[in-house]
Order: sequence, then structure tokens, then C-alpha cells
Amino acid sequence: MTGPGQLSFWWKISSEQNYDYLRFYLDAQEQPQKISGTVDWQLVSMLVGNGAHSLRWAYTKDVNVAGGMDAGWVDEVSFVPRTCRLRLPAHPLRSMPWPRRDRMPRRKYCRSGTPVAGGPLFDCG
Ligand SMILES: [Ca+2]
Repeated sequence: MTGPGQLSFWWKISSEQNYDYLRFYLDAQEQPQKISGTVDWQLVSMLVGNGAHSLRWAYTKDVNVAGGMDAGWVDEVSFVPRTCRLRLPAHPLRSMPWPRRDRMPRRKYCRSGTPVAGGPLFDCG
């Protein structure tokens, strides 16, 4: 997969709670949103930065007890390429007091063409 863009997928699990997990790895790095126990279909969505990325899902167990159906599911993996586009308000500088003009965080929300969640000045589309 090549970013930047929005990655999303659905997953669910039926497992031994707190011991057997469904995990997701982006570029071999485990992401925080792992699930365990009984979780119905849940949408995971995230912005992914520039360049090539690897995706991996893993169902990981401890050796002892099996719970539920002892399985995890992943479905509807989608990736929507997106680039970052500057979208300024009509007169952003004119309406601001002079000392604040230089401190407008323009680049903070669009590093290397990668959309960053929560950026008020940019429209990612
Ligand atoms: Ca187990």
C-alpha cells in the first residue's frame, strides 16, 4: 500500500478475554487498537503517511485456555489515497492581531503531504 491516504477496515473477535487478541501492525509496528474477548464488527480508520507501507493482522494466543470461537475476523480493508490541500479562511491574516501572524501553524497540519488529523486549516481530499 502506498500513502498518503485513509486506511480503514472492519474487524471482530471471539476469544479468551485479555489473553487472546486480534492485533494490527502497520510497518511491523503494533497499533494501539487491539481487541480481545467478544467484540462485534468494529470499524478502524486511520490516516497513513507518505510512501510504501505494510499491513499485517495477527491473532495471538497464550497457550492455556481457549474462549469463545477462538477466532478473529478482518473484512472490507480499504484504502483511499488522499493528498493534503491548503484551505485558508477568506482573510486569515488580516483578521489576526499582528504578533500572531507569524505563529500560524500552517505546516503543522500538513507534513510532507501527509494529512494530520484535527488540522483546522487543511482540507484533505
Ligand atoms: Ca488463550
